[in-house]
Amino acid sequence: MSILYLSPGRDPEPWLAAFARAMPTEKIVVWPDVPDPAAIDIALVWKQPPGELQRYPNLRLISSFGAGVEHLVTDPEIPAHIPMVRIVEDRLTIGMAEFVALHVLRRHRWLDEIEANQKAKIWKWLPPRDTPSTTVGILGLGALGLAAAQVIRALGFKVAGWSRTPKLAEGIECFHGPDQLKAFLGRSAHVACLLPVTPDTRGLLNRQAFAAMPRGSHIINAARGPIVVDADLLAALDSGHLDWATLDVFHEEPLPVTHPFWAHPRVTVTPHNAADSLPDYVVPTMVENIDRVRSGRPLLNLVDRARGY
Ligand code: NDP
Ligand code: OXD
Repeated sequence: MSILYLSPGRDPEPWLAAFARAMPTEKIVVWPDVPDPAAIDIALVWKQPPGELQRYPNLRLISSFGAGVEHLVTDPEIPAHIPMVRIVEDRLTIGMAEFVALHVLRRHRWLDEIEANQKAKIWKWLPPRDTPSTTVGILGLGALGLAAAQVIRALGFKVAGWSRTPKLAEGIECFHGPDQLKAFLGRSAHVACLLPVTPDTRGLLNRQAFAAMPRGSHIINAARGPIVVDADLLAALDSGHLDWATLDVFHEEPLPVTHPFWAHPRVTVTPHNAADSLPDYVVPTMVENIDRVRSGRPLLNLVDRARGY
């Protein structure tokens, strides 16, 4: 049997090289050049054309190239019996914690203002902000959110977290469910979104959510663009209610050149690289699940299709 590499627009070479090191005898077929669909038992997938995954009658496992799986759970043509797994991997997790810490500290320590002052040759002392009395809220306490929360806590901030189900995590004030969202947002000077996009989270960061955040707060979205209502975010920034938005993900990617986020003085745009799946780190986790499915053992990091993540 063979593995299918199905990721339009992603360079296969580094992945094939990492697989050649990890599974030297394995055959990898790069989509769309698939001479024998019946020979495929595993598909490694990112943003597949809808319906494509029905073409492989002997498929036994679908692995996302990333942590996010909305491209899989929203494809109704993927046969229901095929398990899907996603990437949970330490380098990716630490990368996301770095991103959240970087941007919280950037705002907390006035870095944007200091850089602007340097360009204008202005020597201006800015009042230090008190770390222990500043709360950073993390939306989503999963693999990425929990790690980010722990790093932020280690820096001395107060940390709050919000999830779907109740959680207990040392040093983190935990909130869950729609009823506790407002209380969570209301204490957070920085809110970092690390939620999956699902029918429940799409549009969650809207006018009401921004109004619930304290005046002068900072929103970071490193999850998925459609969780934010762009027009509501722009209105909250323009009214001065929100201080800043750091955005790594967008409704449309690449972010269209005409989008107002590009030139907004209080928005930082990063090109969906908060945390990347790097072949040498990720391939061993894929190989583990390939071995497991082929030997009939339980899979790791299974996606729950009904839940949507
Ligand atoms: P996990 O599945 O491990 O965690 C998701 C968290 O979100 C869980 O705590 C879950 O709650 C919570 N959640 C889900 N739905 C809701 C809801 N309706 N209300 C409240 N909380 C909810 O995912 P990861 O941490 O691995 O990844 C999160 C997302 O980050 C990915 O889905 C992806 O979109 C994005 N991502 C972005 C990257 C980038 O470079 N920008 C890189 C990698 C991922 P519970 O614990 O109760 O289930
Ligand atoms: C992911 C991503 O989901 O890169 O892993 O966004």
